[in-house]
Amino acid sequence: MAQNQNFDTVAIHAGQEFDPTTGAVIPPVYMTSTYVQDGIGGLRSGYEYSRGGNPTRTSLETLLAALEGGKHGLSFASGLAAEDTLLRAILKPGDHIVLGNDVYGGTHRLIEKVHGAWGVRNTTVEMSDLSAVEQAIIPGETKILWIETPSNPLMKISDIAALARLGHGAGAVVVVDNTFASPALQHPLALGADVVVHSTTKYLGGHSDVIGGALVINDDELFESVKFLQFAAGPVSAPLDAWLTVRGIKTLSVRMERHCTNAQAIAEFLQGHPAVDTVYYPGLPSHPGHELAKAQMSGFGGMISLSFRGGAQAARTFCESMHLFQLAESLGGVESLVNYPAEMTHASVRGTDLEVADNVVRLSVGIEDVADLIADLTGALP
Ligand code: PYR
Repeated sequence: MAQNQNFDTVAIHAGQEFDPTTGAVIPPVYMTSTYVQDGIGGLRSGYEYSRGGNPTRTSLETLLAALEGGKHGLSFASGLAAEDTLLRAILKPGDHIVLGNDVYGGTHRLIEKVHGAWGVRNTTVEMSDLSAVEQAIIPGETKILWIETPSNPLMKISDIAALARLGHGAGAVVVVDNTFASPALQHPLALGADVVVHSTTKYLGGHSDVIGGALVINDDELFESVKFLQFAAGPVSAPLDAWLTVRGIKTLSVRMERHCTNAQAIAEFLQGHPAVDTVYYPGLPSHPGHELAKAQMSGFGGMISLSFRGGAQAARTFCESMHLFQLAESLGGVESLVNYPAEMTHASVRGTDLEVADNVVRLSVGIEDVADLIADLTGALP
């Protein structure tokens, strides 16, 4: 791969050399658990057992690193498997982590209930408020600053470069969950972050047909620790899942363009509707993070949340009245989805300071014809 290729080219070619045996343009799915050795210890190509490495996974990992402009990519069985492995590699009992008060419910559950159970402490904070983050950091004890921007579900925008400076000043590893933006729209490592996390299930895979996660890491030592844990515990992506994710990534740029234009049109449409209280979309000039999003992202993405003046009942009726927008968890696929965070993706944070209001609905705007999507929304709105 030439060093100076642009993102759209990298997305199609990085790590994707044609098959030298057959000339197949698309590398095969290496559906193998193990590899023949030429005598004991005589590995033919470095691969020994597929928990430790598999050529299809390697091709995805090479691609992920190239997309994020990072040194090392690692591919996992799910986004939470990636997060868990990273947390285990960095934290020990007693350590402290600062994370946003508007993050994916599953991330909070993992940090609070799983890592909390063995003594990891956490503080949730308004991540878009730098002085609040500064106060939440405990120098010498805060080992990770965990940023999600745009956040899930309220689309808050946090200043990655400023937060990276804050986190590094306190000796913390700065992690950015880049799932909502995807590397087509935002490059956290270039802004100073140390690690990028993805649920590749979402925009990278792009077709709602695979569960996966990823880490991209620059630091060699941290990479070696995470890679060791990945090998020792085995939360790796299966070959077919890795292959499907690679195939999805080839169209990432063109999909993101359409996700962005559709979402912008829908956010503008919803903003004017009398039943809607607030539209949370960073592409709207009224969004508090609009200017920052313009500066650190190259597009505003395909995710929108909205709150209803009519409360929970209005939100629930809306969710259950659409046809094109299917009621389901997850996001980032070509097909539009609607989600009711309070009882779906964020049910696990009920009763905490991360609780999502019961009049909030989240839309994952797909790449269908936007007139059809707006017609569907119109039919479901009171
Ligand atoms: C979400 O829909 O937010 C998940 O990550 C499942």
